[in-house]
Amino acid sequence: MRKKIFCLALVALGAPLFVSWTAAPIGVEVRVVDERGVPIRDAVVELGPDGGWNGGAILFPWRAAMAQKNIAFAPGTLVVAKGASVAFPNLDKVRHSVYSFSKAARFEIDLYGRDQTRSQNFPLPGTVALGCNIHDEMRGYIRVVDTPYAGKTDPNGTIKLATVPAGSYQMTVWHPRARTPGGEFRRSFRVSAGQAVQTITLSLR
Ligand SMILES: [Cu+2]
Repeated sequence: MRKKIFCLALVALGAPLFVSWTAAPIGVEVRVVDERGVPIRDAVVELGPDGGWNGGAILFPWRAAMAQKNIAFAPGTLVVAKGASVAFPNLDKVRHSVYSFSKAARFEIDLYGRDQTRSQNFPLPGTVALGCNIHDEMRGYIRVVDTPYAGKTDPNGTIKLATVPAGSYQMTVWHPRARTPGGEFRRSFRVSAGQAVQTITLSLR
């Protein structure tokens, strides 16, 4: 009898249960390698939901900051959400500036010194290549994304996106040296239960 009541309850709850099952988040692991199979670190992987992201503000667990340290941008590649304000703290003894001629953000921040910081807003998605007017060798990249399912690969060329809802996505893999227009590689990508690790091969310059 108890069993029967339980079954009836399941039938009654059937529809909402099914919805919550299919929407259960899935762990997605993407590995980026070059043509020889060597892992590529600091490749930015984005899974943009088909139809665009409309789930509200995107917050990543890392700081939206690009420091200047030892005459280099650190981290060299930073992923931020569209609309984010990025801090540029100068941790060096020398002065630095920050500029970009990229389509996603054209700006120039004048020279500033040690332990000072400046910030800049990034309202457009895309790649922002950073430079410093004093040190030509300084190169940094900000990838402005419009999805919370994004990040960069670790030294093993791997990124784990823990909670991606099942569905259809546009996957974008970006690296500054990728031999594709804008350094981007795109493919459609379906997220469903029981998925294996995805490997993406990029050809680098
Ligand atoms: Cu500099």
